[in-house]
Amino acid sequence: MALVNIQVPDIGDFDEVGVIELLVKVGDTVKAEQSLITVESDKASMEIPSSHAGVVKELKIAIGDKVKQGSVIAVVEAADAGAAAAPSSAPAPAAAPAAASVAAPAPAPAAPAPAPAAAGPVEVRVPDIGDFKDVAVIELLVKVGDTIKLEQSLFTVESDKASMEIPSPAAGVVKELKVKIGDTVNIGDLVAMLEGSAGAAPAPAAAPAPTPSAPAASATSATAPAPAVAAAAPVAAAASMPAHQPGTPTAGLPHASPSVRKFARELGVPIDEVKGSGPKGRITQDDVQSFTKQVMAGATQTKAQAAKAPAAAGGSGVGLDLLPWPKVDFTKFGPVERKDLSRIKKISGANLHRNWVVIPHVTNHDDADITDLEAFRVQFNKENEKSGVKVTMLAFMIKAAVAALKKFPEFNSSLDGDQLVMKNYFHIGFAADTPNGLVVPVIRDADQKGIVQISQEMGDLAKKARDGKLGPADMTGGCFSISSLGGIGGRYFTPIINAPEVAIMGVCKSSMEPKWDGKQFAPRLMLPLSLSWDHRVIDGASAARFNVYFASLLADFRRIVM
Ligand code: CAO
Repeated sequence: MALVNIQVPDIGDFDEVGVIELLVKVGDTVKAEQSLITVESDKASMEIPSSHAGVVKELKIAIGDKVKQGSVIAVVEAADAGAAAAPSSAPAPAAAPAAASVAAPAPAPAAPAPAPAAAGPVEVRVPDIGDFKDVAVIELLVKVGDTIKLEQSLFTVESDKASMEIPSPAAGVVKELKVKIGDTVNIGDLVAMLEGSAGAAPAPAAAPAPTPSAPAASATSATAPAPAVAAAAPVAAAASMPAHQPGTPTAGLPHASPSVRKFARELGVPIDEVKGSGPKGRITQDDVQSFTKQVMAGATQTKAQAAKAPAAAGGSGVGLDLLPWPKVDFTKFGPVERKDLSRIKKISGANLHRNWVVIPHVTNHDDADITDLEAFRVQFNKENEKSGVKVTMLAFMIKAAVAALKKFPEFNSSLDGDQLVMKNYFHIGFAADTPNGLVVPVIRDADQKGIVQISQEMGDLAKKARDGKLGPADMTGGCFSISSLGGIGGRYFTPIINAPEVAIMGVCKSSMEPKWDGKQFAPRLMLPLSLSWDHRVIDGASAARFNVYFASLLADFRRIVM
C-alpha cells in the first residue's frame, strides 16, 4: 500500500481549467482509470481519471478551483504495489492504454488555411478525431434546411469515455444528413452535404482542394475542422466537448459530461429533458437520478410518455389517457386580454396538479358543534382586547389537529416508497390567501404552544404572506394542513392534500342550525369540516374516526387535556 498523488495530466492546449464536478469522495474505492473529477474550460469539458486503483484518502481540490497540468487533485492509497510503483503523475499512455486511446484526439490541425469560397455543394466528412474508431453519433445538432455558420457544431459523437462535437467546415444550408443517431463513424466518412454560401468557410489545411475542372457546380469536399478539444499529445483525460459552449444556450442542447450522458442512456432517461443543477446548468448524475425518481413516482412524465397518453385513450388504462388541452381562439367569441400567472400561482399550480393527479384523494365531510367554543372565544377576546392579540377559531383548530394527529399517528406521516415516515413532531400548515395566490405557512411545534401564541404567530405569518415576505423556512416541514374558508363562506369543499402530507382539513363558514337535543330542536353553531386524505395511507374508517374526534374536541375543548 502506498500513497500516490494523482495529478492533472497533459490536457493539451488548456492552461487553467475550472473544477466543476467531484465524481468521488474521500473513502471511495476507485478503479484505475475511473474518473475522479470533471474540469471545464469555456469550450470543452473533460474527466480526469485516476492513474491507480485504490482508496481516495484526500481530495486536494474543491469545486471552483482552477487546475492545470501537474496540479495534485487527490491522494489515493494504491491497491497494489504494481500500481503504486507506476509514475504518480499523469498516467503514462502505456500504463493506461484504454484511457489514452479514447482521450487522445490527434493534434488539432495547424491553423486553418483559407480555402476557396465554398459556394455550391460541400461534402462534410469526419475530421481527424485521433485514435477513435467506430464512434457513435449520439446527437444531431442540425436538421435538413438549417442555415449554419462556419464551425457550427453539426453533430456529437461519443466513445465510451469522450464526446465531441463535429463542426461544419463551411457556412451554408444543410442539404442532406448522411448519418442518424446510433450510426458509427470513422475518419473521412461522409456525414452531410451542404449548399455552401459564397465567401464562406475557410476550410482547414487538410481539406482537399476543390478540383479545378469542376469548380462551383461540383461538390467541394471539405473535412470538418478537428474538434477544438483535440489535444496536442495523448492524454489520459477523457475529453468531452459539451454540446454547446457553457453559458451559451444553443438550441437547448443538454450540457453534461460523457459519463453522465452514458448513465442517462443506460436508464433510458432523455437527457435533454433533465434540468441541470450544476454550474451553468450542467446536468449531473444526481440530476439524472432525481429525474428518474420523479418519473417513477409519477410526479413527472417524459415527453415520450406524455405523447403516448392520448394515443392510449380508451386503450391500455395505463397513464392519464388524456385528450390534448383544447386550443381555443377566444377572440372569436368576444374581446379578451392576457395576463401572466403570478409566480406563486405557477409554483403552487404545478404542485397542486401533481398532488391531485398522483394522490388518490377521498374527502369526508362532517360538522362540529362550536357553539360553546365560539362563545368562549368571543368572551376571551373581549376580556383581552388590550393585549392586541385576537384569538382565532383557526388557532383552536390547529390545537385540535395536534391532538387528533397524536391519536391517529398515520395522519402524521409521509409515504416513502413502501414505507411510512412517522413524524414525532407537530408542525401545522394553514392556507393563506394572498393577492398573488395561495401559500401555506407552517406553525412549528404547535404541540408546545398555547392558543394565544398560535394566534399571534398565525397573524404574523399571514401578514408576511400578504406582503410576499415568506421564506422557504416558513413554508416547509408541515405535517398536516388546515384550509379555512370560514371567514368567507361556503358549506363544504374538497381540499387538495399538500404532499408529502397525507391529509388536510378544509373548514367552511359556521352557521346556526336547529339540532335535536333529544327533547327539542336547539340552535347550535355548526362548523362544516371537509377532511381530504390519501387512500394509499389512510382508510375510510380512520378518516371518519379522525373527523368525529376532531369535531368532539371543538365541541368540548376540555377533551384536549384528557
Ligand atoms: N365560520 C364563520 N366565521 C368565521 C370562521 C368560520 N369557520 N372562521 C373565521 N370566521 C370569521 C371570524 O370570526 C372573523 O370575523 P370577525 O372579523 O367578525 O371577527 C373573520 O371570519 C376573519 O377571521 P379570522 O381573522 O379569524 O381569520 P381566519 O383565522 O379565519 O383566517 C387566514 C386567516 C389567513 C386563514 C385567512 O385570511 C385566509 O387566507 N383564508 C383563506 C384560506 C384559503 O384560501 N383556503 C383555500 C385553500 S384551497 O384553494
